Amino acid sequence: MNTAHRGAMLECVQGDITQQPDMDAIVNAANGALLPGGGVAGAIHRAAGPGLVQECRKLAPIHPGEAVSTGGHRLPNRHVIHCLGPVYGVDEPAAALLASCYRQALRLAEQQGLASVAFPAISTGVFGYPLEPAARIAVNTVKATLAECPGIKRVRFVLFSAADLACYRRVLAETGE
Ligand code: AR6
Repeated sequence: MNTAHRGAMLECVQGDITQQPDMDAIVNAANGALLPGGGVAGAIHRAAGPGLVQECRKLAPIHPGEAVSTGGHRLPNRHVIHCLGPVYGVDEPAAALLASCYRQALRLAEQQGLASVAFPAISTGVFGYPLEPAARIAVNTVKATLAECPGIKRVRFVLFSAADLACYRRVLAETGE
């Protein structure tokens, strides 16, 4: 499903965040130490190879709501933007911290002259954020932040399961233009 917003395409697809070769940057649902871990972070580090851990070591730690950028190493993408989402029920205010991840990631992409960014559903796995409210924050924050990021032409939400994709599609349809 694709919708246009402020001169950018918003897409949502079912898939693996490491298999998005047409995007300038992919976003990592990282841990504070920027180490491999499980889920998205594990998949990204496996695909990127050991050079990514070495580069991350210089940037860690990061705090909830923050984003940092590295190269893509062996990934097909030029950049990885690492975001630390809130642990649901622990890091507060959770909604503001999650929104900050999406905003900071897009601002970094804009500063680096990137035109396309793919996001996973940050915090909705190990960190336990319920998917639907997380999807609303993701979609609304991306839409609002695009106003200050004229260089960004495509934002893709990559969902792991069909159920997660259906939820994002619903949220994108509801939030409209
Ligand atoms: N591509 C796209 N989405 C994925 C993939 C993938 N390859 N793998 C999982 N997902 P999570 P978090 C979905 O746990 O909640 C890590 O261990 C998954 O179904 O990766 O922010 C880190 O080291 C879920 O919907 O991220 C941290 O310690 C979403 O991506 C911690 O987990 C996010 O799941 C971060 O937890």
